[in-house]
Amino acid sequence: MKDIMTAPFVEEMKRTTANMYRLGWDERNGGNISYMLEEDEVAEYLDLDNVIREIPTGFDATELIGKIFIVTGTGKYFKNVEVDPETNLGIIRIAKDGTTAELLWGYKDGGKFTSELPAHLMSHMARLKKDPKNRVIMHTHPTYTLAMTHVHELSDKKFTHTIWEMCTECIVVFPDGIGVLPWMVCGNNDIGIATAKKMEEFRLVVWGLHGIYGAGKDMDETFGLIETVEKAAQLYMLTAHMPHVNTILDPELKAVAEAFGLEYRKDFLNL
Ligand code: 2HA
Ligand code: ZN
Repeated sequence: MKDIMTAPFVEEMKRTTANMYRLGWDERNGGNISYMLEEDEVAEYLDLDNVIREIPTGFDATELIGKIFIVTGTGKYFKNVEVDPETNLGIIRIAKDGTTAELLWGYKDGGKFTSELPAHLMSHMARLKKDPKNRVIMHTHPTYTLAMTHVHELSDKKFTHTIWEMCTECIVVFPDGIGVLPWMVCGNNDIGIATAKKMEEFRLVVWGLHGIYGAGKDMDETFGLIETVEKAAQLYMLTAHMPHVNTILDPELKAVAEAFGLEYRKDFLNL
C-alpha cells in the first residue's frame, strides 16, 4: 500500500487550501472543499474495507452511495491543512443507507466533515446530472465578491451581467452565468437544497453576504471559475463609485460569446 501522504489528491487539497488562505479568502474556519475520488485511485493508498468510524450526515444522498470524497473538516482552518492533513481533512464514503458517511481516513482528532456537507453533496448530485465529469465543489469567502453582495442587487441576471461587463473573459469562462441566493442561515439542509437547485443551472452560486460556491471537473477548473468572479468583483468594487466612461456593451458581450462559439445565457443580456 502506498503512503497516503504522497497521494496526488491529498497534495491537491493541501496546495489549494494553502493558496486560498494566502489570498485572504478563508479566514479562520471559512471555506470548505469536497472532491470526489475514484475508488481505484483511493485503493492504492487505503484498505477500503477498513471503516474507522460511521458518521450520520443528516440527509439522504442515495444517488451517491459508494462514492468516495476527500472533504475539509468542520471547524478546521484552511491555513492548517498543509501542516496536518490527517486532522484537517477526511476521506469518506457514502454508506449503503445513503445517510451515513464511512470514515476511511483523517479527522484524526475525532472531528468530522464540514458543516456545509449538505450543500456540497446536494450540489455534487445536481452537477453530476448535468456533467458526469464533475468532481469538485468548493466554497469560499472571497473578499470582493462578498463586498459586492453588500452593494449590488442579488439577482442571477443582474449580478451576472455586472460581472460579465467587468472583464472581457468573464462571459467566456462562465457563459452559463452565476446563480445568486439571498442571505440565508448556513450549515443546514435548506441552504443545501437552495444551492443545489441553482447548481442545476449554474456552476457558480453566490451566497449573499457570505461567499461563493463553485463546481467543476477538477480543482483548477473550479478554482479558476471562482477567481475569475473575484477578479471581476474587485474591478467592480474599485470602480462602482466612479463614472463609468467605458463599458463592454451587450452587443459586444454577444460578439465575444459568439466568437468563442459558446452557449451562453442570452436572457442575461438586454438585446
Ligand atoms: O465551514 O465557510 O459556510 C465554514 C464555512 C461555513
Ligand atoms: Zn462559508
